[in-house]
Amino acid sequence: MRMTLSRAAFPTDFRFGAATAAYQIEGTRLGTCGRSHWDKFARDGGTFNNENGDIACAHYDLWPQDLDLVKRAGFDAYRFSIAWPRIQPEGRGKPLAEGLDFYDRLVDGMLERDLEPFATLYHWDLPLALADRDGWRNRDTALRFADYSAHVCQRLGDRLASVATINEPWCVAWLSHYEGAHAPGLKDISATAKAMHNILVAHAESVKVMRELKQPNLGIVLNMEYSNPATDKEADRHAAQIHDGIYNRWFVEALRKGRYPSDIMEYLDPYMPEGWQDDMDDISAPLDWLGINYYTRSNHADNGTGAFPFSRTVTGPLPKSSMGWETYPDGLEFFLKRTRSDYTGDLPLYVTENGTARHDRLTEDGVDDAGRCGYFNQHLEAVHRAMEDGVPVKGYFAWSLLDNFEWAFGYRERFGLVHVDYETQKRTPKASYHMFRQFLED
Ligand code: IFM
Repeated sequence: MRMTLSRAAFPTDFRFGAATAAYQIEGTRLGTCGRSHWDKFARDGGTFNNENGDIACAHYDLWPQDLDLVKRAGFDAYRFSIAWPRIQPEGRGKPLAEGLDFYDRLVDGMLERDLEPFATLYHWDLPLALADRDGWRNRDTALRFADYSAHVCQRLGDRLASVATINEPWCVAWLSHYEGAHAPGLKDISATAKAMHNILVAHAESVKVMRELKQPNLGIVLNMEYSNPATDKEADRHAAQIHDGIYNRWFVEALRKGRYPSDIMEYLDPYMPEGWQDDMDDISAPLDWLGINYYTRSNHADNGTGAFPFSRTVTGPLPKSSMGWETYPDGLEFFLKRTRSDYTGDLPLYVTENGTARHDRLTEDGVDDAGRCGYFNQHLEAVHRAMEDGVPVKGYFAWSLLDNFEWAFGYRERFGLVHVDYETQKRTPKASYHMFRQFLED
């Protein structure tokens, strides 16, 4: 399959890239890496078959061939994350030379291949020692994060094209502390409110130290999921609105307007950490860009309890990924436009993740992931429509370069442009990889 659009339809300085994250691909048993709360969560039954990131895609050893794959596809940039426990195994103190050396080689490897390094400082692998001290419920974790950010910048900063502080604060806070689906697996509204705020304090403190270090091009990556009312009934529309507030407006409103959405604060206010108001100026300090991760929409019906957050998700009618996520490209166009009009104006936006899970079949002829090809094609069209409307989108990153550890779903769900055989670690580019290569070389 070919993309409908050609690369020439995008500006010459538009960046195409592929994205990954440390815990999902590196293999925490390779090299020296401290334990994170994901190791504990997996051991305690939080993941499919108790699977974990011990070996994952063995990227710690195989990174040169993985970067070659990024390059051969014709991408301009590679989005990766740094594992905090490789730099500070206990989440504090002197950084570990072996960890910094690894990322040093990796970043140099990108530059040797003419790939721009887009780094993310936190993609969920919180050092276990900090998780044991209440993790993101504890404001001190945010200060530790700023310290870690400084170590990374001091060593790698001169070669990074951009730095994102946090990946997907909604997952860090709500999914992990309210829904219990990610580490640390809590279901506690008070913990949730604290994490919803402290993760933004971490962002703010990290930006502060990086600005002092003159680190350029700082941003944050938010995930957004289109909140669709299951019916036109007032109660269902209200349920969708509350979902939208928690998921899609909470973080961007704080970052850009220095306040939390009033329709959500009506319920979360009693649980907020003391003195939260004093942090809002720092949280809303200027950014250089904002990243949006977009995958799907969800459908919301009133849950009948009359209690916050009012919604229960119901199955929708659209085609779905192997994880049941509906394909809804219009949602990406919607968020790019709304983000620009309501929050960011001229600030550069990046689509920092977009992709779909499929139960791919590896045959002698490779992997014919036609469903994924169609998904990418439709979503690139949506990005293009938003750009035609004037949204300053500066780049697009496919999730993910490789099949990898899909968190609570373990290795069962595959998102890669490249198939990974976890027994042999053999990489096989799928049809979607070839589609991107053709698109990028045209
Ligand atoms: O695999 C994740 C990634 O770590 C963060 N964004 C969503 C992806 C798919 O679930």
